[in-house]
Amino acid sequence: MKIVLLSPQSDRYGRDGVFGQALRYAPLTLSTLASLVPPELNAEICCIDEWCDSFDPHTIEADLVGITTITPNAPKVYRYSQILRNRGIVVVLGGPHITLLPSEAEQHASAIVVGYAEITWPRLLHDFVAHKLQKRYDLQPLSIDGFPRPRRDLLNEKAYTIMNVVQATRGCVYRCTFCVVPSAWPKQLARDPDDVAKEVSEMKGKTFVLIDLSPSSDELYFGRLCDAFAPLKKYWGGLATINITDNRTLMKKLERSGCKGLLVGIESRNPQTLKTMGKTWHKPDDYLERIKILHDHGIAVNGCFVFGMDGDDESVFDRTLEFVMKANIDLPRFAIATPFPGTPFYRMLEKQKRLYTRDWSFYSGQNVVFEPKDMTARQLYEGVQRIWKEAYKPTSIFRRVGGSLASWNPVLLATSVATNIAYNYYARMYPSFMPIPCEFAFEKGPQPFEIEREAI
Ligand code: B12
Ligand code: SF4
Repeated sequence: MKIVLLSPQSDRYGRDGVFGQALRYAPLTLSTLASLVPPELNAEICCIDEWCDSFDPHTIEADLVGITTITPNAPKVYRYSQILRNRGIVVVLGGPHITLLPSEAEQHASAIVVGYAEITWPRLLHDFVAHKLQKRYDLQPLSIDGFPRPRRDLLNEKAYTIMNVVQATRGCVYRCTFCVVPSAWPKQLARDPDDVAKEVSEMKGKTFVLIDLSPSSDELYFGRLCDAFAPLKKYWGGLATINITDNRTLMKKLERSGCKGLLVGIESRNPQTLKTMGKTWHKPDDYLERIKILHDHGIAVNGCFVFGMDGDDESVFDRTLEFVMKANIDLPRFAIATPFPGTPFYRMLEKQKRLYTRDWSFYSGQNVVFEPKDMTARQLYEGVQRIWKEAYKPTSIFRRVGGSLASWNPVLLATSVATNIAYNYYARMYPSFMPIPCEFAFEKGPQPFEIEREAI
């Protein structure tokens, strides 16, 4: 039996840009699914990440194709699925978008897997072999401990800057209204920290990425994880919520663990916007101090901001830029608020009839897909382009990186300069990555449609 596991490239987010090759780390989805294929099936497994591998649904040979689906890729996934099923190949869909909108997905697949697949995917494969494939599988694992290591050996190693990617936790305890995580995966699951550290110790090289979205939300667990990383004497980057700086003991453990960079969702400095987001635990007045604490511990900050939620008017761009420069954010990133289906934010906009389109390929974080309240769609789209350009012009890079205490470490300084140069290219090319700046937004106005309510 031949199984092909596919992660498709989205229609509108090209692989020609800097992120096509330069800054990619190997995602865990395909390698995890490959590791869960029961050995007794003796299956030949092929992983295809369309960011770096070619894929033609008209010629690919397989008995079963499993496709991972995030929202902006969904239209393409459904097209691929149609072509493959027309050729008699069984297509199984899974991933965040399928979990958020299972009844839409069911129409485009031989079978779907809702939620985490640790229990259901092996069961589905046994059913397939026994000619008993069901249409939908959604039994959630109660733990993510004790599963085989991801099959990283099946990925195209040369295509990624970093192969050492590991996951310790899934889900998040917070409930931000725009985020898919609480809607798709409401329960937080965590692996044994010692086993995570063992997995890292088995990896070649001195660096790794921890892709967990919110590992620090359970401070006790995160402290144990940092303690387990410390003796490995490796360097790592990951994600954390900004309130991690409240806990000085944890900050010390974090520093000792080898953490050198964190992606932090700062999102906004506007209290009204933070309220719309459900991030009332963010205290914008403390942001400067918190970023300084991270820098003082030798941690570079990849600060993410979201624009266009209710409460954001046109002045938000200048105010955010001023803050980014003052805080010396090592690597700022700017996104347009995106109401992913299944989230409270989506439901609010749907109820208020403010959605422009349900062409999911526009739902990438770089397009305006709903009518903003306190500025026009064009102001939002152009404001985000402008802030990318301003924050990444050479003088801004020099000021930010030069002013960050994290840059005192020569390796971090080199990494920071290199990534800033890559983002400078991205900022300059931004409009060409989005050749159609959501024509719906600027010309048609909100669209009169209702989406079927999903039972989530
Ligand atoms: C690594 C990562 C990336 C990487 C690689 C993405 C990729 N396509 O492979 C990079 C940095 C490139 C990236 C980019 C983007 N990402 Co991203 N990314 C992640 C992240 C942090 C981890 C993914 C991962 O490796 N998880 C570990 C594996 C083991 O878990 P998993 O993927 O969920 O898979 C499990 C189940 O879902 C299921 N499953 C998944 N697929 C399938 C398929 C089959 C057949 C089956 C049976 C089961 C199954 O089984 C697995 C085991 O249980 C997730 C957040 C998260 N924690 O999931 C966001 C996430 C997937 N990304 C997201 C987004 C929005 C994006 C971007 C659009 C962001 C942007 N504006 O640029 C781009 C789109 C890029 C693209 N076109 O692919 C969203 C998706 C939202 C949605 N509604 O779909 C997420 C959920 C983050 C979030 N909080 O919003 N991303
Ligand atoms: S945005 Fe971050 S903190 Fe909020 S729910 Fe999502 S993962 Fe958790």
